[in-house]
Amino acid sequence: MDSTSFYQKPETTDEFREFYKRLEKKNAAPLWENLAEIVPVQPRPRAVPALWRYEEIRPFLMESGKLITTQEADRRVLILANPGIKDRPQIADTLHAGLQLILPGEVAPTHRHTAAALRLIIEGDGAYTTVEGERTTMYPGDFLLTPSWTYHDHGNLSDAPTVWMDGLDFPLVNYLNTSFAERHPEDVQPVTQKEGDAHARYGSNLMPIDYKPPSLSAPIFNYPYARTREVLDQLYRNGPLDSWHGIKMQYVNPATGGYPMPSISAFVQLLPSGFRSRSYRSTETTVYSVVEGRGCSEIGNSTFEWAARDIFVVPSWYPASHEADKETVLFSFSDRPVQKVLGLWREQTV
Ligand code: GTQ
Repeated sequence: MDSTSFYQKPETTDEFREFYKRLEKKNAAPLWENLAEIVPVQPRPRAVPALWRYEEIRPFLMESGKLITTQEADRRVLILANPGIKDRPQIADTLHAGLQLILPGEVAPTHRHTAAALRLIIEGDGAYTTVEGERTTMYPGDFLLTPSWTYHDHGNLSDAPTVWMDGLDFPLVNYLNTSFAERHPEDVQPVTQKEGDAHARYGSNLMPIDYKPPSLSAPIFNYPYARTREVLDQLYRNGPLDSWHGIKMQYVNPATGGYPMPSISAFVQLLPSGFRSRSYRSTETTVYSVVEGRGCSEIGNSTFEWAARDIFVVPSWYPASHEADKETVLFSFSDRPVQKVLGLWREQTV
């Protein structure tokens, strides 16, 4: 990426260097030596475009299932670690993503944290997550929320291993030094609501008459794929198809029309078989999970071939275009809401 500065640094002489040494002892530094770093002319993410093939990671995930229990690990997650970020495993500068495994009969104990989490179910046959007393059963393609500071535990009463992609805003939360976390006194929190209550109450184009949103996050926490898939099908039949995004929809908080959680946006898009998107970039960092299909993406100067269940990341301001060899559904999440509220978000068709 172009990283030239608008500013030309003056030549550093011995006199300057001697001055800097004395300055450093006083815990001060010259801005003019650091300006290009501090005020880049365009985003310079540390994260690089990268892809994780599910068929390559899955054996490691299953191996981790033999190595450690969910009780021991708290969460049995393999973090997707961006090769451009060396000091900490994280998928991108602002976001965390991982693959979480729950084996039949296991429980991942109840905890809560100020970081917000989402899940995109990749494999399984009906494990559950409980969020603030309501349990929901999860199937592949389902999108789930665990908003900031909500108690959550996961369990698998099915016969099949369950794997999902976790997406969290840890890097942002930690950058702001706002992380808190705690265990619930019970491994499995009490279930206090009937399954499906939140969906009936808040997710059916109806709202309780005196409803006032108690938080910035959606009052529903499962967006089932079966319904989403029908919508994509119908909109594809109806058109129009966007040249950059195919049929692309955003998940919303049904109470406000806003983002599902204040720090994370999420999207789902259908790319018809043979579709080649035009190139697009934006300042948000986006993590994609291939729900169905096969194809490739050009991100910056790299090309990544993907298939269902693979995950890839498009860091800020890298141009990306996508090509589908067969009908494809991409789920994605990003840090757009934070950029929007700060007035920083930009996009460009390129
Ligand atoms: O499921 O609560 O990938 O707390 C990282 C931290 C998942 C979770 C992660 C977590 C979780």
